[in-house]
Amino acid sequence: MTKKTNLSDYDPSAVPDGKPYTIAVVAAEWNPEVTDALLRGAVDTLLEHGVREENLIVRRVPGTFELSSAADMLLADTAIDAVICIGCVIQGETRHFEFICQAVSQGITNVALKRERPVIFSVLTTNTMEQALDRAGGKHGNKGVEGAITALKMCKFHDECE
Ligand code: DLZ
Repeated sequence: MTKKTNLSDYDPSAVPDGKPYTIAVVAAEWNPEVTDALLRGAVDTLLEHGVREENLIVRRVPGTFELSSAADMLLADTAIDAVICIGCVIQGETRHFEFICQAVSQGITNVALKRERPVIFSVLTTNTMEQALDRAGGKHGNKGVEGAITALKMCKFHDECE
C-alpha cells in the first residue's frame, strides 16, 4: 500500500520548463465538484511551469468513459505534445464502476501507444465522494497537479527519445 501522504508536494526545480509544449487537458463532466478542482489544479500547474496560455487546450467530455476517445481525437493534431485526462469514478451499486475504470485505463494506454505521445491518467477511482475530494485539493493533494507534472516530465522524456 502507498503511504497516505500529500503526493502533490513536489520539488518545482525538478519539473521541466513547459514553454516548448502544447498540452491538452480533457475533463469529464461527471462529479464536477471533483473534476473541476482537478482541472484547475492541472491548468494552474501547467501555467506556473511555463506553458503558454495559447498552447493550453481545455476541453470537456460527458463522462470518464469518453476520455480515451477524446484523447485520440485531440492527438490527431500533431501540434499537441500530450493530453491529460481528468475524471472521477465513484463506486456505486452496479458494475458500471468496473467497466468504466477498465475501459479508461486500457483506452488511455492504447491511445498513448498508438499516437506515440504521453496521455496522462488523472482519473480518481474511489469508493466514496469523500475519498475523491481528499485527492482533489484535500488532505491527499490534487491529482490534477500531479498529472500536470507528469505530463511535463513525459514531454521532456519524449524529446530525449527523438
Ligand atoms: C454512467 C456513469 C456512471 C454510473 N458513473 C460515472 C462516474 O462515476 N464517473 C464518470 O465520469 N462517469 C460515469 N458515468 C458516465 C460514463 O462515463 C459515460 O459518460 C456514459 O456511460 C456514456 O458513455
